[in-house]
Amino acid sequence: MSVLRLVLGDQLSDDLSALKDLNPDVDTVLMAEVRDEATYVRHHQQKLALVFAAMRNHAERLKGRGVNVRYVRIDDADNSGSITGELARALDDGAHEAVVMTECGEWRLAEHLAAFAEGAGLPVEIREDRRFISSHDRFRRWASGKSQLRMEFFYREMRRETGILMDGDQPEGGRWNYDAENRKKLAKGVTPPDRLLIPPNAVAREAMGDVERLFGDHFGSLDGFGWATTAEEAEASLKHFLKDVLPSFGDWQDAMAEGQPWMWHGLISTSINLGLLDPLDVCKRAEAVYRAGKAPLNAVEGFIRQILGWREFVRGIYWLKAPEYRARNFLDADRKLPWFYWSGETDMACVADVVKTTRDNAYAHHIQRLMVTGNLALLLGVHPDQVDDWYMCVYADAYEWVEMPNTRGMALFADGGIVGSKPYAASGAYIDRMSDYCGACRYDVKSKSGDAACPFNRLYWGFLERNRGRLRDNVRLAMPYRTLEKFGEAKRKALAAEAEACRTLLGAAPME
Ligand code: FAD
Ligand code: DLZ
Ligand code: SF4
Repeated sequence: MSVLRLVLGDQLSDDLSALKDLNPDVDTVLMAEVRDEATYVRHHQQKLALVFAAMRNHAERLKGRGVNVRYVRIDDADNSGSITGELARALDDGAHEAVVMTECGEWRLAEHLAAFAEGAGLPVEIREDRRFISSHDRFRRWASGKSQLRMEFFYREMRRETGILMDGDQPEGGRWNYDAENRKKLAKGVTPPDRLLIPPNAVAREAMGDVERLFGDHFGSLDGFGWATTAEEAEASLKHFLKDVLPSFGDWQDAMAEGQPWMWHGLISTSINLGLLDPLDVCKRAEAVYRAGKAPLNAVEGFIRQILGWREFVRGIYWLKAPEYRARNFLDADRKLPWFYWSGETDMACVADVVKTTRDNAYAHHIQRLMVTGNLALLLGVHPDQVDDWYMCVYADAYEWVEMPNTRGMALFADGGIVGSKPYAASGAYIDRMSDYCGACRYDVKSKSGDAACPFNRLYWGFLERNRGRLRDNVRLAMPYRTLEKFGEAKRKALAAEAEACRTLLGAAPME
């Protein structure tokens, strides 16, 4: 039987379930660059070039193994513009008797593919994506009957189940979590290591040209493109990280520094999300570095938790709660995203630096995403749809299944406490503690009111006051709410007015 096998742009793994029983003599693999996927959000130019280049390289890899690949380029004259359109075109000649695919990562496209399967008129098999460590079923079983879903407890189960960083049935070193050791501000005289950025190969250069020509008006610059677009390049990047960077990952995990986009981070989310690296393999290899005595436990545990814990957890939440998760707005946030999120034109040194690295590299590390741009959007009360759209548009690793629980859940608390137990709202003091941004900033991080004061300070108490009815009973916010109560009504009103003035100053206007 001749089978048409669909491989999507983020399904570039050798062991993809859709290819398991492929018969190279009669089957065809369909890969299609399409406008719908390139424009359903206006992805950063580097992300488009990355996806197209990685798809083209993967197609060549499959062809090299004798697989018959039907590859549709973005500017092919007959390109229908959608994945389902390309499936229909590929079936037109009646040569295939069935379609096999791996479930896709986003609800939006999953719905289109389900509708296609319904009306295809031939058998369509949608297989589970086995590139995750926890299956949907496994996550549902864990979540079932729990009133609260906390990443930490899910992560412990994943540790037990995989045996990673376990000493018998106990966590290696006696503790599950070494976070307390991973919150250091960058010490004076310490500079991040040189990083292995991958110079674009010929295929990537061609893809960059296509993107410039067809999507040159999308956000971001292509100049600094340094992403792996083949499994071999991703492997080189991972090897460099494990050897030269991982040992200090923990110490500086939460630190930020002006003009230092990479710090000690892995820079591997793009490759894992595309399928060029396998998450379980990455965890095992990080553990091996620890077992060989080449990296301390706090670094390795901290790194593994991001993948075995957070990455698996947010994926589980997305599929457990979608599609209604995508409409959640627990804090009734109703403001527009200020323009400087795109232009970078702001006197806030921290925000300007994060937007710059985002524009130049399609990357910002976790704390920059969470505690600078995310925290500011939370304090301003920007509508979650606008914030989600920004995060989807600007990062090379953005896919809704991972972006949305991080943005709507972790950063904005728009899910009311599914991903995190409290909002990560913080004043300028946090950014000052974890970075060198404030020294060079026009705003005064010690000052709480007036136009010269740090906007994070001006917004912080007003945020708590505005959301008093929704957040006051959150036990993790008991302390700040006690302080707010002690301020008395007149001061609370003044704080609310201060925050409102700041929202206006920063251009967070009400949505029409
Ligand atoms: P490292 O810091 O080296 O971490 C190692 C790996 O752990 C990452 O490559 C990633 O695969 C995984 N990881 C770390 N934190 C998380 C997390 N919170 N959730 C899921 N996986 C995690 N990550 C994405 O892959 N795509 C997104 O669209 C995305 N959007 C985000 C939006 C917001 C508001 C926030 C706060 C975080 C977001 N993250 C997203 C998570 C995280 O910021 C990135 O995975 C990380 O910065 C990628 O860089 P790295 O490879 O250097 O990560
Ligand atoms: C992200 C992306 C982009 C930009 N372009 C394509 C494409 O042209 N063809 C394709 O098959 N996949 C693309 N992708 C990845 C898909 O958007 C992704 O598979 C879904 O969003 C599910 O995660
Ligand atoms: Fe950011 Fe405020 Fe510090 Fe300026 S003073 S860098 S706005 S935290």
